[in-house]
Amino acid sequence: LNLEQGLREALAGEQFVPHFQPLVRLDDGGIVGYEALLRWDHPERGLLAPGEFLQVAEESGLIEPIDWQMFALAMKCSKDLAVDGRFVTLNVSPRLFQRPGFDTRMLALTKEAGFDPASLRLEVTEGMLLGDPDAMVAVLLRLRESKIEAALDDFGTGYSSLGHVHRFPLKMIKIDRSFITPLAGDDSRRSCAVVEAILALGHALGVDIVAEGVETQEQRDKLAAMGCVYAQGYLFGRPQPAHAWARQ
Ligand code: G
Ligand code: G
Ligand code: NA
Ligand code: MN
Repeated sequence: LNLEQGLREALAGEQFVPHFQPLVRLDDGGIVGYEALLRWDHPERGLLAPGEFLQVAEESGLIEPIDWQMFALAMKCSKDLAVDGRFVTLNVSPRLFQRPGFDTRMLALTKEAGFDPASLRLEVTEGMLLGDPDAMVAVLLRLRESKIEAALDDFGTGYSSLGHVHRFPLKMIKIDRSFITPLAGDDSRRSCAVVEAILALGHALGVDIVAEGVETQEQRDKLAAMGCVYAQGYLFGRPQPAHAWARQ
């Protein structure tokens, strides 16, 4: 309850801030877009990552107003980043995504912010499949009609990924970090097989594949050898405020 009250005060005091992490081309490290990542600029405890409050935010329902506040600020802060064909991604909580009218409100907010919908991508997780898959497909199609594309985040960690993924109109699938980390280890053969299978899936479905959590040159080399085109991770850049990325 303490944390929940803190989150209410943070909303009222507009203490949530976006950081941005680049998505790059593996071959030359060129930036193709940025992921907006939620941070709580706590008056006493400093900058907090979602791991410290996301669960309470979701259980209490506060994640919905937090997401809307975050989206508005993220679009405002990243206008200079969404240039030269680069996109910005926003993480949408599954419960917000399933809210009736979500797509209409998302588009309205984008217009209000003066942000080009074609430069916006929404990151959704397999958690959205807990709802009605047909309804999810309909929302994604309406968003696509409005030029807002979607990325499937943390791919491979959900339980029903393969059952539905071919039905979803997605621009991008992000391979969860847990498959990328072991690529550099001694026993990398099995994780390589999984990543190769996801890359083949992306190719067959015409969906861009992004490897998340790339931290070492060895992981990068393995991914490049497997034909992975896009990546994200500390090797290329940590999440930072928008101004840190200006003119890069
Ligand atoms: O603590 P850490 O930064 O590792 O947490 C990352 C988690 O927080 C990821 O699951 C990510 O999808 C989620 N996340 C990051 N930014 C946002 C946001 O703006 N809204 C929501 N709902 N989740 C976010
Ligand atoms: O669930 P999602 O993929 O949205 O979570 C993104 C989270 O992963 C963010 O909190 C971000 O700070 C973190 N992250 C991004 N790149 C790396 C990385 O290379 N290594 C690790 N350990 N975490 C990363
Ligand atoms: Na994400
Ligand atoms: Mn992810």
